[in-house]
Amino acid sequence: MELPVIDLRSYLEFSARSQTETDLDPQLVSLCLEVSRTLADTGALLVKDPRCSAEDNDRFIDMMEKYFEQPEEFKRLQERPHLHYQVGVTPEGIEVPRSLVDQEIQEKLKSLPKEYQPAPLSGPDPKWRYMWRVGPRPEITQFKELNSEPVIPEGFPEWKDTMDSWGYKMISAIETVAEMAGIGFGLPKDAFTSLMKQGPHLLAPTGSDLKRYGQEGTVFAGYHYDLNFLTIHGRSRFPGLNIWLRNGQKMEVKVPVGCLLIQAGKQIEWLTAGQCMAGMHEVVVTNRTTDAIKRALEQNRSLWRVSSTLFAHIASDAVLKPLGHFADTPLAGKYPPMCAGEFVEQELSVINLKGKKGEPL
Ligand SMILES: O=C(O)CCC(=O)C(=O)O
Ligand SMILES: [Fe+2]
Repeated sequence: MELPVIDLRSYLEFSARSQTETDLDPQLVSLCLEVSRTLADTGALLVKDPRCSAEDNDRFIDMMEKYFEQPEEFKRLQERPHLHYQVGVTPEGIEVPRSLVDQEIQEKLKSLPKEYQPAPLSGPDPKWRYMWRVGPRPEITQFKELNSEPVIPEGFPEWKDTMDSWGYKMISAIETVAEMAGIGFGLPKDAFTSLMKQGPHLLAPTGSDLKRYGQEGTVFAGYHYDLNFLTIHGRSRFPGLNIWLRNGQKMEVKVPVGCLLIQAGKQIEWLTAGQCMAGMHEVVVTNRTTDAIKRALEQNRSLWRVSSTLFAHIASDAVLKPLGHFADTPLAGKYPPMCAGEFVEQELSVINLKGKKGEPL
């Protein structure tokens, strides 16, 4: 099975002309249905957005490769462990894959057939990450954000521009998908996007050193789900992402050039009472990754695998609860109302990126 590629152009043209979903023609309605159905069945979606070009993605990856190639002592200057790594760099060996610490996930895993089992894990992920906050934040909030300034490494004058411009583009793409998914799930078109306003969105590229960790089977990101609403990635220069479909089948993702990959996070699962479950995934060195390593070596290109990941969130003060007709479904009780900010704090403490519950950020 291949994931379909949804071209956002026709929907964007419609939005530029009209504000109300009642004006949607049947073709666009069926495109929205394909968005919601694919997200629900696979936890993922490939899209093409004319506002996000392959060149934009390249400019971002080029800069991040240059950054991750810097010596460890340099990168450590951007580390903010006292801020629980929520800005700046997270070195390798810090983030713990959810499946290593979550009993419920471990139980579920045992029920998967052998060929769909995730790669075995021994400890924290060997990937680095950079966290860069994107977009406006609320002035009044119950969840006081870090007052710290964004971290900009020295010697990268293009940093802020490159991060912000890629970040805003990715958020625009997510907002469009979120509107289409809203319509497809039978909700008002702004059901999700109105909750995303002033959310703590994070551009959070990962960096994995394939020179050191290029052996087949190495796990860069152990089996997990994303705790946010929707995640979006540009195409990585090195493949390796596996996703699990709703039916438990494991699938290797191939992102075509110029396309973006979207994944369902835990917050959309909450809002849809499990109609759209958070997509489980892992990043592992496969034979396709080692082929890409050989090509990169021949062409003298960087051996850092950079992901252009952006985590889009529901605003911290908004309440996560099953929306509209999802409130009346049998599983709604599994998703009690809770502030998104509180939910995020709980989840972060599990994967080692925050102090224990209740400890201030
Ligand atoms: O490195 C990647 O491609 C994605 C990693 C990932 O799943 C994550 O950052 O949550
Ligand atoms: Fe992830």
